[in-house]
Amino acid sequence: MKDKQPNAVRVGILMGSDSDWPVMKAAVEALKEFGLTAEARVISAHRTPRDLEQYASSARERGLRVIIAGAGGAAHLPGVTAAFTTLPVIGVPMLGPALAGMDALLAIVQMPPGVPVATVGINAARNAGLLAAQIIGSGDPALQARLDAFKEKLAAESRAKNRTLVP
Ligand code: RP5
Repeated sequence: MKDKQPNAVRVGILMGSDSDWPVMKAAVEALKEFGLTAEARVISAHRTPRDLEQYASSARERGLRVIIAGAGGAAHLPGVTAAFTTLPVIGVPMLGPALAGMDALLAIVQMPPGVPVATVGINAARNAGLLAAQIIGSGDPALQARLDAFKEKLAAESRAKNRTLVP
């Protein structure tokens, strides 16, 4: 029933701190380009773990289809989110001050067998939004058509770059 509501929130965007928002808002913007509505929350695997359990374990029944989780440093947020739901979880490693984002990247990508997290590049929140749209689009022909048009636009822009080269 919730799937029939056009403006229903389909994607949950989590981040470990409000300091992640300047990066994570790119996911919201990407989703908007495809008419998808997201909700955003600061929830931390370390500072508010009980809130995370509550959020992740109730996400599906609230109508969410995908969760995007961004965190930096000892970035457990995407993995712990995935522990509490079978919704697809996309992890966004945040570029931190100490280890150039490698700490978060490795923490997010190296999940144990059985608990997958789809990890995008460091600070690649836009790609996380696009991947969420593609996951939802796999069961939605109208959204799939918009994604196909987006791919065609990307290809046209790439071909156009040839015009700037020396012949
Ligand atoms: C992580 O620690 C957050 O995801 C953020 O990337 C990083 C720093 O958090 P703050 O010190 O800005 O709250 O948990």
